[in-house]
Amino acid sequence: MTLTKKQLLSFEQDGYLILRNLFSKEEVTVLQAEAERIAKLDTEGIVRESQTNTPKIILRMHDPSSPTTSPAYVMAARLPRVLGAVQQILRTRSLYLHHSKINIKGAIEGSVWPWHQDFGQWKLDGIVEPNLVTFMIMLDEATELGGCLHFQPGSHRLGRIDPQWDESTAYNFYSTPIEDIKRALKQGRKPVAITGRPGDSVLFHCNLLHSSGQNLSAEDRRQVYFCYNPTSNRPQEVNNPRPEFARSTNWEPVQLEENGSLLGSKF
Ligand SMILES: O=C(O)CCC(=O)C(=O)O
Repeated sequence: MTLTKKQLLSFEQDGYLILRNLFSKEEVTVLQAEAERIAKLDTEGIVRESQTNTPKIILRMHDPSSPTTSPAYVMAARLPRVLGAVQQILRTRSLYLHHSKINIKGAIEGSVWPWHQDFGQWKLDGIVEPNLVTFMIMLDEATELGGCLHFQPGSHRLGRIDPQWDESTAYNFYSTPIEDIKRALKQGRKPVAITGRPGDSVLFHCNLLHSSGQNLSAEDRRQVYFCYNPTSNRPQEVNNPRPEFARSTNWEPVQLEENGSLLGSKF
């Protein structure tokens, strides 16, 4: 798959690009089954909802040396339609994964992600340039009721806004301060709901403002995120770096699997 000029321009202008039906039903079934298997493990790299202890985030599935690894996810991160598309946008073949995760927003209990830019945190990880792109795959239907993502189109052009430490949800992280969000939402473009079907995919820029609400539906909403960074932009040393599952120090370029498939018997 090669992104067209129109798609590349759309990414540049909006800060994201939606690719519908990129994964077949059979491929999604493999990724769902692996997500279910990993979610049952009791290991580091799994963040849980504070009230119910159910998994909220599974990290580092792409890395064969991680307890949360899965051959299906190792392969997914190398497929031409995934890695090749990010290589095209970032104009380099030398990319590694800063991190990977499956965000599980369980029916009813799956909680909010406040408005933020991913580069708010990633700069604090020691990364200098906002040149990262995330590739997201929907494993379940993403609906507004089910807490789908919302993007503010074009907000990646605001540059990085200094974030604030936020302990309002089960996953403590750096979100965008309320006054800055209000200003961006009043002055910028109208946010859009990123709804879709299992197998739909979305690429987005690390400075794009995004959020998602509580899952108020009866269905789980799971999404996979692969966050790619050029090896030339790998993090500088920082005091107290985040754990390996959140800030990878495996800077080996991820290799394209030209003939890769998720449907082999090994999964
Ligand atoms: O999966 C979601 O609903 C939001 C995830 C998100 O914003 C993030 O992981 O940075």
